[in-house]
Amino acid sequence: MVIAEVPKLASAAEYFFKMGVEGKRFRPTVLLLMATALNVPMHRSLSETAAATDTLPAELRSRQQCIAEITEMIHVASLLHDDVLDDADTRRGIGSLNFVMGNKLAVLAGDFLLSRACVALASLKNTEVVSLLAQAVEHLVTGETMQMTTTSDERLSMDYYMQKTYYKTASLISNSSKAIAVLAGQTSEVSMLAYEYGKNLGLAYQLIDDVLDFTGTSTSLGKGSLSDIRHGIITAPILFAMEEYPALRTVVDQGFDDYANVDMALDFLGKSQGLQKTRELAAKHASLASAAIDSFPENYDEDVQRSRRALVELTQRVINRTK
Ligand code: GRG
Repeated sequence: MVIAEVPKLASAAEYFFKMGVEGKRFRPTVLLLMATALNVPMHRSLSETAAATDTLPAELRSRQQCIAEITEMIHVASLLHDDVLDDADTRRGIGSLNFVMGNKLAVLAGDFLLSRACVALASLKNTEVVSLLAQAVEHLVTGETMQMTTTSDERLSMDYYMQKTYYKTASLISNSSKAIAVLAGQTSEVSMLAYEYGKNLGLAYQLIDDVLDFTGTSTSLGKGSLSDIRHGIITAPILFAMEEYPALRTVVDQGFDDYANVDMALDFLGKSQGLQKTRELAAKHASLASAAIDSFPENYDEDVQRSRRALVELTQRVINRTK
């Protein structure tokens, strides 16, 4: 799906799909588990499934797999464009595409992946699914723009931060999870539960990412890459710390071009409950995600149950991860 005609574009578009630099593939993993968690098993009611979805089970599975592929292509396209905007030089432990092949090819490779994703999406001939994924792309762009253009009040607002986090991180996985349910012919209630799972898992994931930016793999402060704060991006730990120490606001307002301000913010963060409260908020979203799975219609098929257990377990992995 990502092979282009022109050699330069081909190597650019394939860059992050090569072995070793393919990333965690977290989104497609969740989506394939969601597909199994929601599908009526073949041997139980083949005719009912076919009637409900107008699709034979094997064909349904391959259409859902297509959603997983499309989602990963959209994700990688957004990473390529993000690295151009941030002028990043590394990604997934290697040179970022903009660094290796230049901004122009990186932008074009992102556009190419996005257009291949559109072609694949159109081939599914389901307008609701097209809308869901198109909405997710719009949200990625909106979230990135929100982050880039904050006023000083927005920068200090937890609501603004959560909205931006939904757009940048949670929308793609929530809307694509819902698309999996829609393709399976599930009711709007069940499709909404799939959406709620993705949304809360995505929010928990990003909240922990924001903690790890300060702590890295250890639990001690300052061991992370500190990339957000160095770029002037204010995340949940600092926002919570500011509630306890309003004086931190002055430091944040001054910005972080001066490294002494980063140190000062870290001092405030260290004596505050900021990291702990962020972890707690992540845990709350993880348990909401888990509750959505538990509300799926009862099903005793072994594969369905195993996939549901895996989705629940993932919520715990997301909040307990150290990298
Ligand atoms: C071209 C669709 C498109 C969007 C352009 C630049 C932009 C608008 C949006 C940026 C969106 C962005 C980079 C959000 C961050 C999402 C995120 C949590 C990335 C990290 O995901 P992981 O940890 O990474 O799953 P791997 O490398 O494992 O895939």
